[in-house]
Amino acid sequence: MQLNCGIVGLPNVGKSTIFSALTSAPAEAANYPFCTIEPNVGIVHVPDKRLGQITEYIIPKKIIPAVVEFVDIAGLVKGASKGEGLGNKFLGHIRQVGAIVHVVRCFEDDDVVHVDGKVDPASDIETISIELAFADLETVQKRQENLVRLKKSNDKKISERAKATEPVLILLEEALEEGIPARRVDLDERQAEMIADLHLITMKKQLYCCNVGDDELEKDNDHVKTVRALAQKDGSGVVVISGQLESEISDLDSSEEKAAFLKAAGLEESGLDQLIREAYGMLGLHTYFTAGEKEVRAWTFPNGAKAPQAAGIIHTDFEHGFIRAETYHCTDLFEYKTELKLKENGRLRVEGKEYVVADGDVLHFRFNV
Ligand SMILES: Nc1nc2c(ncn2[C@@H]2O[C@H](COP(=O)(O)OP(=O)(O)O)[C@@H](O)[C@H]2O)c(=O)[nH]1
Ligand SMILES: [Mg+2]
Repeated sequence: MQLNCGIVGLPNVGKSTIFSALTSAPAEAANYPFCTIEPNVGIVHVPDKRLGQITEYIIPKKIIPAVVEFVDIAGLVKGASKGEGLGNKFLGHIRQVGAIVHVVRCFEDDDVVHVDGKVDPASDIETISIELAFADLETVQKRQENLVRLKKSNDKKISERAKATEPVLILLEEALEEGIPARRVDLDERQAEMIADLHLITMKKQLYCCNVGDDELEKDNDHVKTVRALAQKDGSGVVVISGQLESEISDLDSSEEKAAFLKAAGLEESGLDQLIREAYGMLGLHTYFTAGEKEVRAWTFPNGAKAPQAAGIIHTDFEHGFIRAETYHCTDLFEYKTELKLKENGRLRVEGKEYVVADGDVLHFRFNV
């Protein structure tokens, strides 16, 4: 399960502005031992109204939201795949993330220099896409060189596998040479598995984040329209935010002030909240809850996880010693208000090892140690 998104884009498009706003109220790292602690990594709470709603009925001492990590990846410029700028360092960072947020400059401001002299989202996106494709091309070609040796291996398993991988690499090479991302190459499950360990950058899902002026949120400007058209071709999502506005909001102290500010600007929620939720979804992540007097907590699990695996996210003992899960859905709690009423109305279920956990389940695990 990967919890992190890399923020990429050309220099001066607003990546660091957005990253700072995202991490202005940092999550308490101690609650999330699986998170990375590095200067360019931010641990960010996932906004989830259900968490607050649960605590209306089950009042805890502590509330702990789910988190997702954002990584500010600097150094992507034309030629990065050939080692320009921070080239190689940048590529190392980006191979490790689960998905990509691609920030595109859609604001005009003569005071902020554009690396190519003018605001042009289509050209910016192409520059970045080509660098990423070329970086992957190099990875693929390196693997092809290794295959020459592996094919001759005395270990039959290794040589057979190398032979089977060869045509897949050729398909990828052909696409990447044209600047086509690997995710658009039609591979079946078995083929995709063969090249999974290459961690190709252009195989990762990506989301475009259009950075617009603070007065351009209501209606798409022409730059945003361009990005939407490109995203549609690519099957990628789009979020429109104003980095400058988000940075002002994040400077406010209380959530009341923030809410008032949003209301005055005619917005329902901050663009960052939308970005965080989209990123969480793009990573294939879902949330279940544990709820008691000590704490009400949101836990992140990968879509499709069964009860023992979901339990293992709290502690490996919960997974190994899993007996059963007692569960109800949070919307049932909102309807029946108490766990007793849930029980009386047959909404409290007992589930076993094969249960596929649903987003929004409230779970209580029984286990042996
Ligand atoms: N006008 C305007 N300027 C912005 C916006 N977002 C960022 N900037 C400015 O653009 C410059 C570059 O931003 P930065 O976040 O450092 O870009 P990065 O190189 O992509 O990390 C800074 O001077 C920011 O203040 C925005 O939404 N509107
Ligand atoms: Mg920066």
